[in-house]
Amino acid sequence: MSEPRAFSATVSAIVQDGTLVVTIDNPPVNATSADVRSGLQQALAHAEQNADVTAVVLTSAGRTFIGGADIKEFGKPAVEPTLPAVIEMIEALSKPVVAALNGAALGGGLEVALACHHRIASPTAQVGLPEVKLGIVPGAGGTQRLPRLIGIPAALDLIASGRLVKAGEALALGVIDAVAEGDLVDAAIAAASGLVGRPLRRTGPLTVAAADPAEIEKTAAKILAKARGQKAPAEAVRLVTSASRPLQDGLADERSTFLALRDSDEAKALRHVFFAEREASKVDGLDGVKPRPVTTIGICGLGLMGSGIAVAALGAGYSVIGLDQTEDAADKGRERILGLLQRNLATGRLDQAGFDAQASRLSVTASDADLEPCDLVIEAVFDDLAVKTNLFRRLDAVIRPDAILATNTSYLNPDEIAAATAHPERVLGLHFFSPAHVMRLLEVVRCAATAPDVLATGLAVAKALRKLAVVTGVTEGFIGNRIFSAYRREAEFLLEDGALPHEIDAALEDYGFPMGLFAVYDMAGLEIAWARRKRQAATRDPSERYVEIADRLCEAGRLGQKSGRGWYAYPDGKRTVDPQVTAIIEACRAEKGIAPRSFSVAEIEQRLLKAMADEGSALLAEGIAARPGDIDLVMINGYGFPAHKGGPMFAKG
Ligand code: 3H9
Repeated sequence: MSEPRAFSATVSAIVQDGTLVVTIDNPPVNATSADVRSGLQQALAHAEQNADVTAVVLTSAGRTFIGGADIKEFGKPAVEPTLPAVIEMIEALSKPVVAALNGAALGGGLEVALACHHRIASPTAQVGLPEVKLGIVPGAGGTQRLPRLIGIPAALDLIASGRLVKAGEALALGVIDAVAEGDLVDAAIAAASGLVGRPLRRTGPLTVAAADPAEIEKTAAKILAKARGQKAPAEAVRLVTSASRPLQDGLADERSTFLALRDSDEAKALRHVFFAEREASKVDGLDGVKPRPVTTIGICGLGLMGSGIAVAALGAGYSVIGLDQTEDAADKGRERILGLLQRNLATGRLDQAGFDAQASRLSVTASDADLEPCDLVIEAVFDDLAVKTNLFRRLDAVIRPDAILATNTSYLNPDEIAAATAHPERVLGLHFFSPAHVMRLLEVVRCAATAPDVLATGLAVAKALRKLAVVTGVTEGFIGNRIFSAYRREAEFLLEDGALPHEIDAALEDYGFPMGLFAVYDMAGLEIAWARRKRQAATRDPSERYVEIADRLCEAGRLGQKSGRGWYAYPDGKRTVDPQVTAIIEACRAEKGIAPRSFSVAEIEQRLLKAMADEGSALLAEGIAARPGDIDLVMINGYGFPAHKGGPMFAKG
């Protein structure tokens, strides 16, 4: 083995048995930054010119092969060589180049691998072209080379969804050629040596396999229906479905499409979301704070929310002890949880062994004392202060002094719940969104007395549950529901001022929400919010503008889709504009002497966006939210705000 030789600050190589083993070391994710591209270019030139080198293996240091192009370079002046130029050099090299995928090969990382003459991966590696999630398309040959390797339908699926594929599936699809049994680099060197002197299988010149046009059309239609106005998926479909044209034409089209999309508002918004997600885990005051160990989680209240939390916790490998008021309720909770696991089994998300393992880690009880082994107890009982404080006092008596108590309250003040316990420093809020095993967002509530290691534990558990945790201070409704209230209030002002529910909903859908606000109300049911408004009526400031339309609907028995009518009518289950609702709205306007006016789609969007952003600014000023990006993440992941608009704080500019 030769001495290591540096081709740039991030690319070095050794020669082993005539093979130049090139290693990229560009933490954190070995992105193809300018220095990596230049190092690769030098290494490839060296391999081509040096007779002692018979083959090349390309691999990386750390857990990632290549995480993609360096997103932080986007928007900055271009630096030569470009990634496509390096990739062209790889494919054209006269000596075999083998990619040894030591970890994730994503975006530009997979494009590098696709140009190699053979791909071998460690069993834990993953591959994917996730560019559409950043509002762009692959820009270094992915849309042209992947279909040449695996056919148009499979390439369409991977590129338009951006999903990551594990080594086993990648092998089955033909994205990679082998999974290494033992040492990856040794296996790659052996593969490279075996290719010396033989015709090389270059991906670019391969012919795209013929595919059933009907199948392609069906897959493409599905992708476009899901895209909700985003440009990148449609462009990805266009590029992949036309991959049978000459390679150079396809590559040129791909490159110009990539460059145009990279500079689009959509891509800027999605990059903001990407970095906001990474920022969100950086929390003030937690540097060097170690989370407490958690292996067993108690869950109090095994209704819909508690069961969802239990499924998330079991899936993350925790043992779960569920508590409910009676043996019967506890057994029903167990059935509900097992039912959700069964569903995962049926859909293939869980295999039988996984199901058995998760089920064996679940126990239920009606006795507080059984929660004694828990490291963390999460309550998901009825959202009532007396019920929750009473429960926490009881738990204080049975759990260990170092165990943590979390409340899942949506609207109550967790400081008041904490104050009722003997150790408020071990209390925090974990506000899950329903269904808790599906929704990615978790608001982690830092209460006045929460100890730093308790907060750190909440964040560590959230990460293990694969949730996106956003830390919030204490305020009514935390970040999400407080902004949602402001948005809802503004929507009701719009109703009173002249817009109709279906017009507001259409504007929201046009903006990119999956569903309009009033349609969502109808789906969720109107009675819980009605009950809350009735409770608040006595303390409401009479000088504040209050819109009575929703109360009138409820009084008329219009409680939402379940009751057959709400903001809309549902003849045969189909959502329809109802003249009776229009009449109620008109009557309310007339009572207040409001002369209705019409609103354009843009006006509706602007007013609602401003209401959200203004409330977000207030949350920042009050120190409830740490960063505008945190607010954006909450609204995108909990309330349907379109990610490609970046969230209300980003969108307001
Ligand atoms: C592309 O490739 C375009 C090409 O088709 C065409 C080119 C011509 N660049 O996520 P983590 C940072 S587009 C720069 O917490 P993990 C990240 O900000 C790209 N920085 O780690 C964070 O920084 P900090 C297509 C990046 O282990 C740190 O790395 N590729 C990039 O949980 C750790 O990140 C993708 O879309 C990047 N590409 O997950 C993949 N990626 O520490 C995007 C990450 O300062 N990346 N950083 O906060 C990922 O999905 C995950 O980061 C990965 C690691 C799975 C790789």
